[in-house]
Amino acid sequence: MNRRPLENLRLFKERRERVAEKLQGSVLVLTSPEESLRNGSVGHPFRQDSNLYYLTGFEEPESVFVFRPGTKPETILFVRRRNPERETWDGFRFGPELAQREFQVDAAFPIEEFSQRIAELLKGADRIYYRPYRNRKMDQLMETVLLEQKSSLGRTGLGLLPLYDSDEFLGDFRVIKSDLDLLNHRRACDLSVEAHVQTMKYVRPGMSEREIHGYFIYQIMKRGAAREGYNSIIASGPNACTLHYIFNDRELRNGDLLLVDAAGEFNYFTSDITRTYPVNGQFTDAQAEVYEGVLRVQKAVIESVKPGLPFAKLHELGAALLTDVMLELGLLTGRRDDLVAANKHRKYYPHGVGHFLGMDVHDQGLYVRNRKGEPREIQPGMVFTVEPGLYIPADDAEAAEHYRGIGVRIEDNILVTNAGYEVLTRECPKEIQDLGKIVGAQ
Ligand SMILES: [Mn+2]
Repeated sequence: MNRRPLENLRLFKERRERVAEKLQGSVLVLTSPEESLRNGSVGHPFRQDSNLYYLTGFEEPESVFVFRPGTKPETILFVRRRNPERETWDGFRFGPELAQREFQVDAAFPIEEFSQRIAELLKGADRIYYRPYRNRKMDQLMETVLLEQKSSLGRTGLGLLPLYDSDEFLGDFRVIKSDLDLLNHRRACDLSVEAHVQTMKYVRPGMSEREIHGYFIYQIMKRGAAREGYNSIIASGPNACTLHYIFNDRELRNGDLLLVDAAGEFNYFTSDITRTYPVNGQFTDAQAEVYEGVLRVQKAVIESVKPGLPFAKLHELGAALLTDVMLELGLLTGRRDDLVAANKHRKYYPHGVGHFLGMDVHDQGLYVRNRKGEPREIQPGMVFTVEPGLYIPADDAEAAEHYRGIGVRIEDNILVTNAGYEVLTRECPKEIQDLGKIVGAQ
């Protein structure tokens, strides 16, 4: 099928214009990731590199985008040639001619010509932005090109062109979302919220985690998601205490909590939502105590969000408040500040309070400090998660027995505004009363 650009090309043009201002004199080289093959010719579904997509909207594998603002041609795509036979098997390809027209770049060439053309395209550049170690074939090519370039300089004393990480460079642009970005990001959040609500209604004791997983995927795809934004975590009972639980194969038992950390991707933007609720809808007293503690912390951290606050303060606040909850539950004893300073809270809360969110679930960009070590402040247009959690291992002899095996995380997506913040996932229920009415209601 003909994969026209998914969005208005204006979006990609706007992004290129912003990037161009900071790229003068340099060349940016972005490559698609290697296609991972499994079982011979039938591979995993291909997803374009986020940065290549960010600047072009081009979704085919074996492609490279070269961007050199100020030098003609400024925008160059290298793409697969058209090939009727291969297209019968693998689907439509744009080929250079059509790609140039449809994606409005200055020039497009067959990917086979990359090695003979790249040296010329790098001429006069003072640095290259490129991310190595993502595509081995491209890395080898770039290495050869750089060495050739060096030797072409003769005995001038000039060294290799300096290589800068394109992830760090573009990550910084991706941290602040434009209005057009937000259109897509909101769609990802909305459809993920709806899928969570439908899943809550569907859940019953006796189902397997895998069935819940399948149902969630059905709900996001029904609403236009291209794929999951990341590997969903569907963790029942004590599995919730495994932070990156991936097996999703246990049977949900009456009395269990279920932790669902899942979201869909829309036009390369993803949401990231976690909800935890009892599979029978009714919290036990012990489950409710842990849950209310985490919910209180989550709300307090969200309420503190405002432009100008260092991002690191959110982490500190989350750790301090969760330690208070641990003290209330008798999981720890001592003074809060001493416990946090000694990292004692990490036994039950071993992760940070949130991360940037965007085209990748753990989005690029420097979160806490910049290169100079200065704290990063929260700015309007940022989107990040707030996701405190408490995980009490099933075999934890120090915890009271009724708390053992309880794992709770509550995660929402926050957009920073001039006035403070907007919770993009606010329609996803998290109050105990609301969950009691929705879970199993279908
Ligand atoms: Mn997250």
